[in-house]
Amino acid sequence: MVDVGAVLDAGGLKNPHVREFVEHWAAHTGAAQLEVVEAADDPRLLAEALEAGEIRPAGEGRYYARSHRKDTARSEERTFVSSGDLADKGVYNNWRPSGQLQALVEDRMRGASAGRTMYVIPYLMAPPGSPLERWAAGVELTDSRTVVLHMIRMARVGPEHVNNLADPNSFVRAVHVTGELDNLGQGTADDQRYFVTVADRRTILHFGSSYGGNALLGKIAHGLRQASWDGWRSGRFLAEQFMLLGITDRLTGRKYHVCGGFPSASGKTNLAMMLAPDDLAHRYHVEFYGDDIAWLWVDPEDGRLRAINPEYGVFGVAKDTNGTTNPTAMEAIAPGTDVLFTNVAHNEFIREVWWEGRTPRPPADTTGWRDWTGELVSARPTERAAEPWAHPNSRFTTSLSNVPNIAADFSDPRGVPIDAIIFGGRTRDLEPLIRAITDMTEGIYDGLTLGAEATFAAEGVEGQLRYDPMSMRPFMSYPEADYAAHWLRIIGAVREKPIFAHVNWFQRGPDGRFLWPGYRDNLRPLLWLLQLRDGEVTGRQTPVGIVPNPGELDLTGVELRPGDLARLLSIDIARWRQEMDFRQTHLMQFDGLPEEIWAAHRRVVAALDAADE
Ligand code: OXD
Ligand code: MN
Repeated sequence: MVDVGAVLDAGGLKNPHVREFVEHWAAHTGAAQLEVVEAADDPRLLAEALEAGEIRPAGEGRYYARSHRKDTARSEERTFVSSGDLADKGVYNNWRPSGQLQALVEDRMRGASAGRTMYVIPYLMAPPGSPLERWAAGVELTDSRTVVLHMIRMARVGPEHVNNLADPNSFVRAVHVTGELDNLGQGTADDQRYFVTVADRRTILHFGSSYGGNALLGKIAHGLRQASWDGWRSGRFLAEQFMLLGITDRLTGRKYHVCGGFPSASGKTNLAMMLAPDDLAHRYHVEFYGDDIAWLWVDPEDGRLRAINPEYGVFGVAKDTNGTTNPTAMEAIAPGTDVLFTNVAHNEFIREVWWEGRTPRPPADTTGWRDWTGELVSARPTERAAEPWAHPNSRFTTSLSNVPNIAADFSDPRGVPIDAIIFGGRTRDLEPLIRAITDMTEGIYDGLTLGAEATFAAEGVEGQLRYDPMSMRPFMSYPEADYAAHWLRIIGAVREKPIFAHVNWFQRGPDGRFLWPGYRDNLRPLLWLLQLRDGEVTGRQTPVGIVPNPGELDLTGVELRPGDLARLLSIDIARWRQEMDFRQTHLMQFDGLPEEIWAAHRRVVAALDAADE
């Protein structure tokens, strides 16, 4: 039996509610040892994990882990939100009555950590001192040391974050038990995995994985699902899957902040971490705040919308990350950063890693290279020779402070004022490069109808988007109609409203070629948006928003083919009319959607009806 009290004393955990929580779960899971973690434990934990073979060296200050083959991504089907009230059931939140699911998952966790160490990770999903701090504290219990290493990179970790809470009982209780990954029936009718957020009890119970959002409970389970619930219930804030960046205009001295949501594979991380294009770098400086989550609230003093990134690190998709697509990410995972790679390819002799898109071709000399499953690439049978070396969802985990253009004030508890909120899904047509929306309700409506092309043909109808409201579809914790009403309330209370915009970096020409260079050049439409907000340009009003007049975009140094710019900024009225029918069907799923949202929808329909084709 572990002497829990003695371990908690030694670990400096004083909060009596936290102690009680740990005692309960240590007994329930049957852990053989207990350890309280703080960020300063990282070097020791790395050494232990290396010794145990859980991670491997990947160059100076770089580490590599391989997950179980059946455990490589978040599972949306096995993720549930539960509460005691049927009224909390939404379309996307996979709601279940809490009594039912809690018993099931607790049963799976009983005795499941026997023989293992339970790590106690007190954490904070906010800069200390933030006005949202009372919703940011949590304690994750996990039986995986690799998860601890991730949490130390992704959240602020240490007992000080929970010892002195204004309400000592206000922390999120998060329990992670890995389970026997060989025998969980992953993806079958008998799937034993349960990833449950008991939202009305601020309790997160995840069983059956040690990967990503299934296991790092501060990030998605707390930072998005629980936090969006808390923001709604308290009426105080929004928690969104948004990137957050800053743009300084050196000429005027003004600094702007832009946040926004992008469905997966729509370029969010690259945008969040971008630098100004060379031709504009003398004037504009882009700073990084966050690539995945923003919490937004209205400052009662000046009435402005403010945002923080509650995270402390980046858990980025490795695929296609390279010096062109994301040079700042490449620096953030360079030697000496203590980055942790997962499921990329690894070479234990030269201590290197590789993933698809890192270089145009894989290393020519395959000696020592193993793919993400651990198989030697050189030993693969010919029929599998072309398979990727890295898993498509392979990741790098690195602290924010490793990002070279991290904003100096990224840890400012007051957050930053938001000037613009953007949405962008990957679409080959329909969406222009940028369309600005000045009406708040139409902006929120646009976020609710955000979509991207389905990634697999089987998922959808040609030309029909997979809707992903505000890019929160997998993280939605409460009913969509309430979510829309909460957005209207929060943004409605903002005195100096942000401008909204929809962007699309992925338009293609009839020959299939991308029309816009993307990456660093994506700053150009954002600059136009901020100028529009400041009244320096007018743009051209269309039924679906304002698009730039061709001369208004600063295209110094960009080479576009004749006709491409016009195409990038055009609105295909017939295609948009068809889209409005799809949107209507999408929105009709959400019972009780606020009338303002329907009114915004009807306004766009009417504007399209009135437009010439
Ligand atoms: C995600 C992530 O799954 O950020 O969205 O990891
Ligand atoms: Mn994400």
